[in-house]
This record gives sequence, structure tokens and C-alpha cells, in this order.
Amino acid sequence: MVKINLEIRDEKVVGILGAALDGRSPSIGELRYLAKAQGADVNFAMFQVARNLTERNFGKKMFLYGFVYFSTYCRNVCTFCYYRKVNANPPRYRKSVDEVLKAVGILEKYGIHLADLTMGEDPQICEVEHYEPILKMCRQIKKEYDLPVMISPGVVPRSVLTELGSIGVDWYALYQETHNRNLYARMRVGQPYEVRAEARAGALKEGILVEDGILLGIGETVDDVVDSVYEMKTLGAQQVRAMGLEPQVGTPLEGRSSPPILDEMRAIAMMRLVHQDRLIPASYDVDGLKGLELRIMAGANVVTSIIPPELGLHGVAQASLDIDSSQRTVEGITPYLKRLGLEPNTRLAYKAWLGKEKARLQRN
Ligand code: SAM
Ligand code: MD0
Ligand code: SF4
Repeated sequence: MVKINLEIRDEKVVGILGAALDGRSPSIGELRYLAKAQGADVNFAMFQVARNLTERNFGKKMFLYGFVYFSTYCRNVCTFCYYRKVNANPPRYRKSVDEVLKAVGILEKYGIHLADLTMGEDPQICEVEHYEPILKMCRQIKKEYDLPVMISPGVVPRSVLTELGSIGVDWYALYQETHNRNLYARMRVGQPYEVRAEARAGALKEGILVEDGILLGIGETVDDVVDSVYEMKTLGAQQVRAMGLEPQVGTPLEGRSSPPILDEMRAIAMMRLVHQDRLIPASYDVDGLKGLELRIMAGANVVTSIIPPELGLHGVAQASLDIDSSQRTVEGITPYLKRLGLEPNTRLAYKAWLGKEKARLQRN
């Protein structure tokens, strides 16, 4: 039994966290209890246990993901998103396959462990060119670079997932945002819940690893968060995330405030207790450097949304924060990791992790 001095008065919380430290994840009822337990002592204990589990599984090393938002056009009207079709504010651009290749080349030289290629559901790419540009860029990247690739293109037909799988694309990222169907319908307006959920299930069947995620600060209850933590487990997602809403100009949620960072930290810690050996990102894209350390201390083991400067690329929740000042780079964040006694992991270790997970997928 691992010993951590949990100075908390609530015996039930001590029992739940103690069991988690021994590798036994809380039951859904226990997680509900934990999610509602208040107090600085409970928070610190949760983060301490989550961090301990993270280091037991991944050591004092972080994986780093590069981010290439290659098309900001979108046919959807997600309530929270800056890039929703009807918003006149965001810059709209569509990078060519060559431009994406160049950006990935720069990220590769930085030493990132994975390139995340993301787009809005761009009608030109989806409907006019039938996803061919995505397939082409993935093929080229896999040919030119020895680099793991994640694709975040929104919902795509199964046939496209089959192609992506055969090209060797490693990950399909598609966030449900919430697993409460009513709340989902208000967030992803006009996008059927099942179609989105089935796209992830389809990707797993094609041998592609999957990331699911939730948004916080959109009107969810504590129970909704707990349900999501378990739904993501049921699906079998290899990477799970929680991001706080960044209210965007020109969207229906413009007047909201961001949820407290503590909510995000608690969600990350809860995910870590249940998804002990899965990947959990701390995104630069929510509030930049300042929140990165806190998210890591709550149990995250991947830094996402590293963006090469001067290529005119944008973030999702933070469209331009720190990009052209080169802070959103590996060099920019490494000193902050060092302050926590952490360092970047190696691409070899990342690939070994992917290999193990893919082999497990094939067995199932
Ligand atoms: N268009 C694709 C899609 O929606 O699946 C790919 C983009 S996806 C990676 C964008 C994600 O960023 C959303 O799923 C959401 O979780 C997150 N996001 C978008 N707008 C946000 C905001 N204003 N604040 C925080 N997170 C946001
Ligand atoms: C991030 N801006 O990691 C990215 C994005 C898409 N797969 C991820 C939300 O924060
Ligand atoms: Fe489009 Fe994705 Fe934004 Fe929704 S979240 S509006 S699908 S870019």
C-alpha cells in the first residue's frame, strides 16, 4: 500500500482516495461522493493522489502535442465555438496540403511527440472534395515524417475512417462536450448525439485510438461531469480531456464567464482516478501558460496546442494567444515543466505507448 499523508477529516474520502492509490478506481457512487466533497483539504488530497498515479504510470515526463488548425471554415453552429458558421468575427483560412506539411515539419524539428491536425467541418473539404485533402496530407506526413498523427476533422463517414486507419493515422479526436443529451443538444445544435458517439466507436473498430472530452462551464451539473468520466471509460477512449469554456465574442455564450480553474483541476483529477493509465491533456489553448502548471499538478500528462509561430495559424479557444511571440513552443514551455520537476518525454516512449494501445485494440 502506497502511503500519502491524507490529512482530511472525511473518512469516506480517505477510503476512496486510499483505494485509488492502490490502483482501485472509485465506483460511480464513490466518484459522485468525491465530486461533491468540498474543502481545500479534499482538493489537495485529490490532486496529490492524481499526481501520484500519473507519475506511477508515466514518470516525471510529459508528452507534447503540436497543433495545426488547418481550416477555420465550418458548416456547424456549436453554441460555444468562435468558428461557428454564423460568426463574422473569426479569421477564415484554409491551408494547402503543402502549408500543413511545412507546419508539421517545423513541429517535428521542435521535438513534439504528435501532430494534431484540426479543422472546422469545412464544406469545401467535406462536401466538395470528399475529404481528399485530409487523406492526402495524412499520407504525405506519414511518408515524409516518422511522426504520430492525430486528426480532429469533426464527424466523418466510416469510409473515411477506414482510409485514415489504413494510412496509419494514430488518433481520431472527437469531443462529445457532455454526455448529458439535453445539454449536448443545446451545445452541438443540429448534430445528432448518436452520430458523434458512433464516429468514435467506428474509429476504434478501424484500429485508430480515440480521444473524447468534455467542456466545463456550459451549464453542466457535478453529476454530469461524473457521468462523462464514466461514459468515456465505457467507450474505451485512450485519451480524455476536460476544458473550461472560454467565452467567445459573437457566440450565444459570449456573456458567460469561464469556470473556475479549480473546477477544471477537479475534473482532471477525477479523470485520473478513473482513467489511471490513460493520457490526459493540459491544454495551452484555455488560458495559456498560467494554467498549465495547475492542470499538470491535477494529473495531466500531455501538453497540447503547441503552435509554430509566424505561419498565420490559430488556436481554437484562444485564437492568437502567445503564438507569434513564440511562447507556445516546446522551448517556451520547457522551463515551466522544469519548475515542476518534469521534462519532455521522448518520441520513442510515446510510440511505445501507442504501440501497446494499438495491440490491445486489435485483441479486443
Ligand atoms: N471541428 C472539429 C470538432 O468540432 O470536432 C474539430 C475542432 S474541435 C477540436 C474543437 C474543440 O475545442 C471542441 O470540441 C471543444 O471541446 C473545444 N472548444 C471549442 N470552443 C471552445 C471554447 N470557446 N472554449 C473552450 N473550448 C472550446
Ligand atoms: C488543444 N486547441 O489541444 C487544441 C484542440 C483538438 N484535437 C485539440 C482543442 O487544446
Ligand atoms: Fe465547427 Fe468544431 Fe467549432 Fe463546432 S466546435 S463550430 S464543429 S469548428
